[in-house]
Amino acid sequence: MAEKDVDVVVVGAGFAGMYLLHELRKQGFSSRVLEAGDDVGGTWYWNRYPGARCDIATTDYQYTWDPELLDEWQWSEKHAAQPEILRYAQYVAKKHDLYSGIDFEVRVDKAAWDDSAKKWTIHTSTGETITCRHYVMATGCLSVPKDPDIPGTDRFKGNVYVTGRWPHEGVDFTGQRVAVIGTGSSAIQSMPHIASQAKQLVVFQRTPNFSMPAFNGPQPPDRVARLKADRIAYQNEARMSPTGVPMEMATVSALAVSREEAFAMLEKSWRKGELLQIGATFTDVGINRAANEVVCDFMRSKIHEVVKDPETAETLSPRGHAYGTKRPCMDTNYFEVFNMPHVRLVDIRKKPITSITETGIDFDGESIEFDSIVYATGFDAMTGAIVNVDITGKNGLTLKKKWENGPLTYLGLTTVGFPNFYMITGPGSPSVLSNMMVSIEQHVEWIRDALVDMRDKGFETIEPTAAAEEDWRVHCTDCADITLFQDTNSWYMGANVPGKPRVLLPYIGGVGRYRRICTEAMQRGFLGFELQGNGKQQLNPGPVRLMQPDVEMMLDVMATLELPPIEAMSPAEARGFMDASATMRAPGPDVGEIVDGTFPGADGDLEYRVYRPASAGPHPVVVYYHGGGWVLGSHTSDDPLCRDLCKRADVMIISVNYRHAPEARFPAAVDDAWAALQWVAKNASVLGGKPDQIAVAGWSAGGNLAAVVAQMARDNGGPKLKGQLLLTPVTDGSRQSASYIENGEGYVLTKNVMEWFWNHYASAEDRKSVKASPLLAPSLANLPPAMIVTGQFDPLRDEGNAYAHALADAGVPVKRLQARGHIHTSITMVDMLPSGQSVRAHMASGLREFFAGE
Ligand code: N01
Repeated sequence: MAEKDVDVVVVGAGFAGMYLLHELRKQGFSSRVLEAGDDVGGTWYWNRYPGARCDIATTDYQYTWDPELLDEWQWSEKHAAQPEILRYAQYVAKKHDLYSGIDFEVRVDKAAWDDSAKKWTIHTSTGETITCRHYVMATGCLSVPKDPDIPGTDRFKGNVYVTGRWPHEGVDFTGQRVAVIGTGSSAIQSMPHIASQAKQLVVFQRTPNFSMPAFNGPQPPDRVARLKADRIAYQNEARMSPTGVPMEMATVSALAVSREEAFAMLEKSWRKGELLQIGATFTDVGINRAANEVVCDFMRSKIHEVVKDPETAETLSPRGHAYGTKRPCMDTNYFEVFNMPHVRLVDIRKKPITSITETGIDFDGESIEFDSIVYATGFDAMTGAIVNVDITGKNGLTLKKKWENGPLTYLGLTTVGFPNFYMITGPGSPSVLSNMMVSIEQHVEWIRDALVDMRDKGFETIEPTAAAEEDWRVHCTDCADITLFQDTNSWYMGANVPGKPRVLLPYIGGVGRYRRICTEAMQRGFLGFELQGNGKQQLNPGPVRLMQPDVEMMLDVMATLELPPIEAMSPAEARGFMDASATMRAPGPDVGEIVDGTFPGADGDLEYRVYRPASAGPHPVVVYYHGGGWVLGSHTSDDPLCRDLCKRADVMIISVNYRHAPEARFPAAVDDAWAALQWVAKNASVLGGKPDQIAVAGWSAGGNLAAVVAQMARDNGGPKLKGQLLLTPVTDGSRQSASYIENGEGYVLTKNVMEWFWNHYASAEDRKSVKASPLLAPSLANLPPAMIVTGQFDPLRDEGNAYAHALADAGVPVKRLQARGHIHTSITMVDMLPSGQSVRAHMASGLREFFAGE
């Protein structure tokens, strides 16, 4: 007799529900697992269409929690087919006696939180009522087929098949006239099989998709060898990777190499036959449209290579969306299908379906009769299965109501107002943007650990705080905002289901980062949660996440490169290293004109580079000093930033070189910076600028020089500057501030690197000079208006802020911008870190304001 009151009710017996059941039992929790199907397997139980296969290689798409399985279960292929994956699920269920803990052919209709009993009441399709302390939805992300929303679907008298609900006995299409509607993964996988049997096949395509061949075969020996050699290391690498699959990380922008090189690199990725490899070829495929377009071009060229009829090839070539923003597909001979004489492609964007009829499909003035129609039209993804159950939380609030404008969760695991309610791979977690097996295991383990911890400490309920949920929403939005996903109508955005709120449903910050956040939340005393029970309460409101996601991603990539520390290099080596790094970055936007020249420095000629806007001049002039700790860099080393500022602010930027330490120590750089300003002031008109509209700007050590020359101009009779734009400037040689301690390690510019710079540049005594530490100036009055930008995770943050405060105290108009989640270098990474865009837009408007009204 099944228990009516248990610790945990789990809905779904796919890979998530099965593992959770195993862990709950191990920890001594009573549970009921309720499953609508008549066997385990979840998505692999339902999706039995011909050709259904996992797009993630079997080395990576398998449980890790039972290491014996690695030897016990031999996968026959690199990409396992659905029957084999289902057999695997059944094997595991038998081995671990999971069948005995699962009620099959039972649906959950309703679940309601009883706040007085602190329990959930669950109503099932069999009329049973079960109470439980904790309620877990392990219902999968793609389990509710969406309504095909085509007129006349109920009229057709022939055979109707839905890929996500395929008959268990299979379908023989031999000799049939078949229509397939949809060209997503399910269609792309099933089409070659259907085409091989059908007498006639018509494919109705609304949006063409990117697909690459799976090159299926035996498991790749190199991956198997790595896995077998050190299982733990391999699996940990997967867990901490961006997508849940160990993979080489890209280090170069698609825009930093020639098209030929880019295509050669993509070809290499293509040959691997791994779903995630193409998108991981370059650093910026997911975030930069131009970089993404390189991949799109490559993918389209592949379609044209295979499909013989150029018009059909073009119809199959995606044009309207960025690669990866709709789930890319893997296929075996998909595009080849369209070379078969009995296969026809109908582009329903041009020839819309008017109706399904009793005998076939009417479209664009044509009627075609069919024996079978296959709907491969997708799913109500991520939220469909969850809100399909009538779930009522505290104060009568239903989840459907709460989520009517889009799902709100904390960590994609929990949601405010619904205590002791958990989702496995829910919206707001990496889920469908990851290797599901890795994400499932992580969520199961998090829930298990939370339950054990609560039990140990005597807590009965756990619920996220509203602040934590809001923080998570902001973080998810930060992540989504830097990607190209939101420009595309995809099921990731809920856009495939009419009326569904348009929001990026999965968390796109990466599997490893997400795991770290969840672990941190638990380790720091359930950060963002309120726990209650037995007269006790524990409230730990947050904050949750601070760093900009793209900045953190870059740091992750850099960590994998194990770069030598700058301070261990000689200046010459460090310069070589910086030059090599610069070749891998994106070049920045085009500007009207770039001209190089020389000017008289304090001790001989030095180089400059002028960036002129495309608009008609003369333009306001910004004398720009590059970063590099007075040791590294040149007038061209901040090229992308200079281009960006020139374009955004419509001003002329003159980036000037100066002598570098240790060859020329303090005050050589200051003398040159000052000489440059005077020379520009004298020659502004000749250079195409407005002589009475000059400002200075600089980044880091260049910000230091800009601040210093602004003081010198005030004290030496001009030029009269319109403003000073200081980006993460050095202002104080004492290096005493709190940000040196908080951010001294791990954020590219480290405390040690700063010390190395200072040691090369200036003696302890010299650092006290106002020409080295402009913050020490006895007076900052009458300086030009300033804009000072600091990065939250920069060792120099506090000295930048201190300078801004001191200027303001002295009556100087100051705009201070604290770049949330940024490090010292990130704001300058034009076209590589999108989160810097808004900061640079502010910097540009700061520049415009310096010159406004003139
Ligand atoms: O569904 P989809 P799917 N009229 O939504 C079209 C996973 N999966 O079942 O793009 C005409 O991708 C729709 O057109 P459009 C994987 O994550 C994994 O194929 O909306 N057409 C689209 O072409 C995948 O992404 C694996 O314009 C209509 C198609 O139907 C996800 O499941 C295998 C239409 C739906 O494509 C879903 O894939 C299979 C209409 N009214 C699936 N409505 C593996 O890992 C929709 N369409 C192997």
